[in-house]
Amino acid sequence: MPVHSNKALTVLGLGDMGSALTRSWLAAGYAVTVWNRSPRRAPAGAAVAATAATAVAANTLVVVCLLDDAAVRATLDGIDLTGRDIVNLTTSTPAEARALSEWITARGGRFLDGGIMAVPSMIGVADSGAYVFYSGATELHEANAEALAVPAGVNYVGADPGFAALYDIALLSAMWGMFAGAAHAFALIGKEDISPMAFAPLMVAYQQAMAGYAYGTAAQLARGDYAEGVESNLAMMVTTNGTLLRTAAEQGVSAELLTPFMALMERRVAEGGGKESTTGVVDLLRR
Ligand code: FVH
Repeated sequence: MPVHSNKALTVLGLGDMGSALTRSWLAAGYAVTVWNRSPRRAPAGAAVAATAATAVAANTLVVVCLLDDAAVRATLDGIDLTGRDIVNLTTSTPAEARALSEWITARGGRFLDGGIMAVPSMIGVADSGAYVFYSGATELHEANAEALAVPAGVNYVGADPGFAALYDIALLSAMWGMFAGAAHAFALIGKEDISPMAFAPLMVAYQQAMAGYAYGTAAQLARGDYAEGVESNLAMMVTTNGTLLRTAAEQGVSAELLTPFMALMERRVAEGGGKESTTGVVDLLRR
């Protein structure tokens, strides 16, 4: 018989993230049943199930944290999900999450998708800033609110099961842009006698100062006017891009991380957007 308790749950997946999640629930006094595809050392105190089916049968609340959507499908295929609350913390696309929701609901379960905005070392650590976007079955979210709040903060973004993935991937995509810029900057200084350790705080401070740019972009998108209140216009930025490219060439660094964005900036200027900020690039990306 499954355990219907606010203090018991199953975790499928003992990778870096699944293990961190499990440890956080164990530390909070939860009884946790775990399963992993291949033998791995389970966090001390967890009950190890021999099969995924046994693990799912053990508790009403089942948290899934596997590599990708295909792994989730392969693991849950053929298992009785009647009456189960499935919380999927595997990174997925919005369409994958919506399809998974239908697949699970059709088999008698309730579904909540989650996008974890943290790395494993932040899980279960108070004030680490870790949180999870959730979307999908409101009743599941409300019924398990206490358990879901243990590993990280909770940000429920609505009943559409695809929304958590969309918020998650949108923020991850923004992060790649930041990482790409940092990689290019470190490459630029790399051949000189400049310490990366001394340079890093300068980069962090500048990126933090520029991060507020997103508020201006959001306001312009909301107004539909991309030229009002612009301090740094696109025509000027496109000219400056030439200096960035010449510097990359001088330092023997490939500009391949920069050129796709620069090409879009140039296109927007060519189409008459020279007095705008970079907001018009958003429109160029929408297909
Ligand atoms: N770690 C991180 O920094 C990020 C933070 C944000 C959220 N992600 C997502 O979390 C999912 C799991 O990530 P992870 O860090 O736990 O990943 P791994 O340590 O590589 O563990 C992968 C687990 O998935 C199992 N697995 C892989 N393929 C299958 C399959 N076909 N069937 C069943 N299980 C599968 C794997 O099992 P094994 O290789 O040990 O047998 C691990 O349990 C992920 O979506 C991140 O994007 C983490």
